[in-house]
Amino acid sequence: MPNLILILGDQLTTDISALENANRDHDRVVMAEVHDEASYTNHHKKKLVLLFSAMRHFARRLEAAGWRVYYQTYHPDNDAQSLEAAIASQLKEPGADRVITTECGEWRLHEQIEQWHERLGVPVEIRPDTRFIASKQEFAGWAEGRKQLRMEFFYREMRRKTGLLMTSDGKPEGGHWNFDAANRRKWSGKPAAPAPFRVAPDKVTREVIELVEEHFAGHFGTTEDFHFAVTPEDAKQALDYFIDFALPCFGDFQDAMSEDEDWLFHSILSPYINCGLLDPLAVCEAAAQTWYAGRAPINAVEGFIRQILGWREFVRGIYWMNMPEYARENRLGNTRALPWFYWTGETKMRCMHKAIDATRRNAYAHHIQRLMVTGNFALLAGVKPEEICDWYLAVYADAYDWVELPNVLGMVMHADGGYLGSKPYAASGKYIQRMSNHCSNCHYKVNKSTEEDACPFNALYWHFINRHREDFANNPRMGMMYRNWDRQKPERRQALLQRAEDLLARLEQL
Ligand code: FAD
Ligand code: DLZ
Repeated sequence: MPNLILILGDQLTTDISALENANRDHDRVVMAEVHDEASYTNHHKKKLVLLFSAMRHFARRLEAAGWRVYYQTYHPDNDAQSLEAAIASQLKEPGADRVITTECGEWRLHEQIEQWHERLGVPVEIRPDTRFIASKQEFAGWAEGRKQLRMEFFYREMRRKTGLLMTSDGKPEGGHWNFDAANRRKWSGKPAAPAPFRVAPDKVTREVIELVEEHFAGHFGTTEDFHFAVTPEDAKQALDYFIDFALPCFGDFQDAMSEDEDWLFHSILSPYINCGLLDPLAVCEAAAQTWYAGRAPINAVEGFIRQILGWREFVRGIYWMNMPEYARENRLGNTRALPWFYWTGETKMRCMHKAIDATRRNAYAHHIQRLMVTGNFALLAGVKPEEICDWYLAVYADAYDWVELPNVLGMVMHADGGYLGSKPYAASGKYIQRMSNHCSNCHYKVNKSTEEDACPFNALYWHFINRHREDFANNPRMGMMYRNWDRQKPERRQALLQRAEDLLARLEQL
């Protein structure tokens, strides 16, 4: 029975399960650039360029390998504006009476595809996405019966399962599971951070850039200086480059931020891992080999592997176990709108300006900028989870609901009541001062709290602590914050709360 094999824009690998046992002579691969996927959020222009160009390169590769491929390039007047419409039109062609696809990464589309067999009147086989190290069922099995889900314990299971950084007698290499205590150094400019790996846009990418400029002009960000890889070979070179030039310092400066460097020692591999150009397990294995070869220290290699084997797999498991209800959680009862400066970067808060401006230029900000700057501010200001989630889904080249939502709604906004993280990552300006050089260039003064030019993070932090006493006072990891708050003189507490109220009343002007 000939099949239509649908491959989505974030499934760009010949190892995708939809292609298993396929017949190149009879089956037809369908790939489509469609309005509905390109417009369900205000995708950064660079994300659109990355995906459309990588999709086009992948389709060509399949054709060159003898596959029959139907590929729809984007045009606003295309008949097929959705993936369903693209499949429906291909089913009208003779020679296919069944659809095969690999499960997609977002609940939104998953719900639609689940109904296709009824709506299209043909069998639709949805195969598991075997690119992940833990299947959805495996994660659910691990989670079952546990009062609290903690990444660290899941990560250890994944280390055991894969044997990554494990000794032959089942112990963690280096004697510990986790070397994070060594990973909190501030970066003062030395050693020099490597420039990001760059690929010059080829003809296909240049055409896509023109297309995006023409049809997605109103989307966030810029296509200028597009330098992402769009093929697996170039993505592999990006991995090699990271291993050679950044991995040795990844651990030490993992939490650092800088005025002068957008990327520091991060890998910038998430856009490739998430769309299929790189395999997550292969990336971890390459990092582990670097340690065995004595080319990077254990704190760097273990820390890096934990992000992929631990966090990435963990958030995906949480997402699929809890959707669709998870997306509606708002346990802290936030009601505030997202300030407009998240879209423009026009704010006098230097750290916020720098993180948002890098995001606008690069479709990238590293983890600590996302968590402790733009995320922390939204948490302290009490922004509605759905608004801040929409922002994160739009602005990063690596953003897909399955990974963005748990990170934002769970890790940053604590809107799931602590299901994903045991305590909120709320922090005052002191944290940003400790980990960056932003504060010395800021309009606001980090060592002030209540004055007109005081760092807004300071009073907002105490306002957050005060207004969520019922939520957190009994949390053992938050007890010290409440003792510190209660120890302050009543006049001081009043002044801090008043300053925070003033800030909250004019957030847009900050
Ligand atoms: P590195 O710092 O080099 O880390 C290596 C790899 O580990 C990353 O490429 C990524 O695959 C993985 N990783 C690290 N942290 C996480 C994490 N918390 N969750 C899942 N994977 C992780 N990551 C996304 O891929 N897509 C998102 O939409 C996304 N949204 C985020 C939103 C917020 C508020 C926060 C706090 C984090 C988010 N992350 C997201 C996780 C993380 O910030 C990015 O994966 C990372 O910054 C990507 O840059 P990098 O490749 O240089 O990562
Ligand atoms: C993100 C994205 C975009 C922008 N465009 C397309 C597209 O035109 N065609 C397609 O097949 N996939 C696209 N994608 C990726 C899908 O949105 C992605 O597969 C789902 O969000 C599930 O992760």
